[in-house]
Amino acid sequence: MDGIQKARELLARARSIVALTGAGISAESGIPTFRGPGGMWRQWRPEDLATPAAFARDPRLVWEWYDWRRGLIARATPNAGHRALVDLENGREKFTLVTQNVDGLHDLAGSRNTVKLHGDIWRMRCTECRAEWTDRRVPLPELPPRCRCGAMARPAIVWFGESLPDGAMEQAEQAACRADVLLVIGTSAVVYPAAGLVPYAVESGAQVIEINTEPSLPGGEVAYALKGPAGEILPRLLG
Ligand code: BV8
Ligand code: ZN
Repeated sequence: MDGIQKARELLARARSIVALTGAGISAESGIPTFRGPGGMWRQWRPEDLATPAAFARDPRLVWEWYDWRRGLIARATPNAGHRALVDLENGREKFTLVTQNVDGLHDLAGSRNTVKLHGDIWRMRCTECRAEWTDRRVPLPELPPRCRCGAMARPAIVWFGESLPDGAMEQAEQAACRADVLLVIGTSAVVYPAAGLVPYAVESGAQVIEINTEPSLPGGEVAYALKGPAGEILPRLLG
């Protein structure tokens, strides 16, 4: 019996399921991952731009990167992987989706019980008065965009060196410590504290199923490593 069949049986017995997703689940929607091909923008890596220092040094450059990504994401649609997670959520009482992604494709697909660890590319926050709002215009009429109070706006996204939104990690950990199965989908699991959810769930008794074109979690943590694109594996695993 292949890994998918055994993983299906594990899921059939599970009462509570958590899914942790990363950029890989949006790859088949045409959005480049961070550390794979296409993750670069001009000569920059995400780690060079997704930081408060980069924004302080050159807010216009950082906003050009986000405006470019917003344009890409605006043209993207959820894929079969996103939709398979919605079907899973609809069929289960206890399901929590924890995502590192900021592209909003899980929302668009119809996921409801979602914890966004790193924010939302469609949300903006004022650098002065802390107001926060949604702005879906692509491209943005002026860079950097401004708040109603006149001050410069920033993306409401968690940059490197910044703490996660209040309560997000706690919410994710609460779900993970009760999970029978943790699905780890399309993430290199190198960014913390998000990646810490995996050992945390394992220590709490969860079994891990990894879905990745290049499975990367340590063997000891994973019950089943399903190698392949999420858009192909998830419908077979969850359907
Ligand atoms: C913080 C928003 C402290 C930006 C992002 C230990 C503990 C705590 C912190 C740290 C720590 N060690 C290091 C740190 C610092 C840092 C960190 O983790 N650095 C890493 C690089 C070592 N962490 C932080 O700075 C965090 N903040 O800790 O604050 C603090 C505490 C209190 C008070 C003040 C401060 C904040 C981290 C958040 C950074 N922001 N994103 C933006 O998007 O613009 S992270 C960024 O990486 C994205 O959000 C992304 O989601 C995330 C993870 O990347 P992945 O999603 O995994 O994507 P990647 O490209 O890496 O991998 C894609 C995978 O998909 C691959 O495995 C590939 O094989 C696979 N794949 C490809 N195609 C497919 C596929 N799989 C399936 N199907 C396919 N078709
Ligand atoms: Zn303001």
